[in-house]
Amino acid sequence: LSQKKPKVVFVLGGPGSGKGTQCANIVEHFGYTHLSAGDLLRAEIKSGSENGTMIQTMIKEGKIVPSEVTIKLLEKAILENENDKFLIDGFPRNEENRAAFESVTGITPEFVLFFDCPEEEMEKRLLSRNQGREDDNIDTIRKRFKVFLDSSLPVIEYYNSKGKVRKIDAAKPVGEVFETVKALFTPVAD
Ligand code: UP5
Ligand code: MG
Repeated sequence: LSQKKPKVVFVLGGPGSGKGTQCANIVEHFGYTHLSAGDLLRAEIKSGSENGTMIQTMIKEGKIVPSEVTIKLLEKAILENENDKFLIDGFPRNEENRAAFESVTGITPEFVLFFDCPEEEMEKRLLSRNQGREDDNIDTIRKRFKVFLDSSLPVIEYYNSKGKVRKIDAAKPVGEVFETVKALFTPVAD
């Protein structure tokens, strides 16, 4: 992977902040490949892998899956894809994820998108998503919010201290959020 030297943007934000929705728009306009860590983990459950039951239990509890599992899935997805630009959505979720990813892959992100959204708005979105996700129930949603505040916000603070965070008001309608996102990906003429 160190030979491939892909460009990576981390897409972070609370549960239901709109990471997946905005990544789909970025892919369409800017030619990135979207890798959702949560989607990769859910695919791993479906595939009947030996880690499947463990992953399923962690997701149901809103807990963070051990980083070696997630990092292996991300590395494989990057290597299998010809593209050299990736949006990594929903990862890293804690300091250990972040440090392990950087040391295992040698990759540091170009920048970090942070979708900032009030909990009440995220809760409303998740409860009305209706896509059959096992973690979209009020009990698990509350656990996911707590893990986000306790474990994931420190990662955003870390990258903020490196000047890499682009914070976006994610409480606005999808199209308005994307207008802000677009500006961050559009190269400025010099
Ligand atoms: N919606 C989106 N944008 C909207 C807007 N601007 N206005 C109104 N509605 C909007 O959006 C959620 C819903 O809101 C959708 O119905 C959408 O139409 C609407 P979405 O784009 O799906 O939001 P997203 O931020 O992607 O929400 P998601 O639920 O996917 O975020 P999570 O971070 O909770 O979920 P993820 O899949 O990343 O992780 C799930 C679990 O996997 C974690 O809790 C954890 O247990 C595990 N996990 C790990 O352990 N490690 C990892 O590295 C990653 C995941
Ligand atoms: Mg998502």
